[in-house]
Amino acid sequence: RAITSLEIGMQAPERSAIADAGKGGRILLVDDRQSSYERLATILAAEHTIDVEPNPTEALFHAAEGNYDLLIVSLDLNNFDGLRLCSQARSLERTRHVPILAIAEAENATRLLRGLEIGVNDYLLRPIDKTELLARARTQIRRRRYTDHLRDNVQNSIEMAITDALTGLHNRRYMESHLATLAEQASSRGKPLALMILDIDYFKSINDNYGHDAGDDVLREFAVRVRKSIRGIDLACRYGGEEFVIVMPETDLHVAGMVAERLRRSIAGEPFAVHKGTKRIEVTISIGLTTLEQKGEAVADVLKRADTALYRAKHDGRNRVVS
Ligand code: GH3
Ligand code: MG
Ligand code: MG
Ligand code: MG
Repeated sequence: RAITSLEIGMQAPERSAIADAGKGGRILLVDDRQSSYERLATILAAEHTIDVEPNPTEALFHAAEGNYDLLIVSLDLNNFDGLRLCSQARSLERTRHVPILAIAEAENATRLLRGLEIGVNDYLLRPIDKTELLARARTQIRRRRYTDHLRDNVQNSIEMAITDALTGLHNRRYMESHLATLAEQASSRGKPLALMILDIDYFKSINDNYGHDAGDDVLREFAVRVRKSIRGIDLACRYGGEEFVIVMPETDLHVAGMVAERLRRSIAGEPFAVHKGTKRIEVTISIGLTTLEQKGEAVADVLKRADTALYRAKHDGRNRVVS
């Protein structure tokens, strides 16, 4: 009986859990000898969903479209080079990460070596042993699922690291790392860049009067309205508790002023629903607005200027835009 290296030294219950983790996959079998593929498909169908494609050109198309967990490719195809199919599958974005199990006659061992060099993950020699075929298929499917899981986790971690959990906007760290890049791009392309700091007026009294949860509702709804008023290339982030920054590439002071004013009105003009819509609160914001003044200006100076403008907006009575 064939055993995979992972199974050696494990107790029976662990062994079956590992086996189960590689079952129920979607497999595409590329083989053009009927007696061969009928037998292989029958064996594999006990544990997986299996599609057979005798035509290698069609197979590549199916592999890219079909969301398979494993490709099993015969290297002894009558009318096509199975190795070429493997190498094409490796170069296509949609199939790059799909494991490939190659099948060949024992006398085709050199072709198998080439296959391993171009990214075939494992192989089986004919005549194929039933237990070994199932074990190797499971191993590849299990590994594929595990690496997909890791990739998702990495993706999630990256997203969490750059996102503010309450509002879903970018966080301050992300903004600070990208602002410098956006400023450099603006400088080198000779384009304007606008930046505004937005601060909710008397937010502390919203918390004091309606509770911290109501304050959180306001922050979330505020983020929704911010997203509606900006373009895809604009960068919006939660800069601090109730302070936000919007960076607008290719935007001059005049246009940014109109955006800021529209946003200010969208906040003041429509009360915020809190406590699951049972209560509505009037909210206003103050905005300090500025633009990149000269090529290569330090972003810290741009932020400072926006902050000074915000301070004046507060001092002059709040619910206004100052640049
Ligand atoms: P001003 O008009 O001068 O900006 O007054 P303000 O009350 O908005 O400013 P202040 O900086 O005094 O208060 C901000 C408050 O925001 C204080 C803090 O408790 C609250 N806050 C910060 N983060 C959060 C949060 O995540 N949720 C809630 N509900 N409140 C927060
Ligand atoms: Mg304040
Ligand atoms: Mg405030
Ligand atoms: Mg503040």
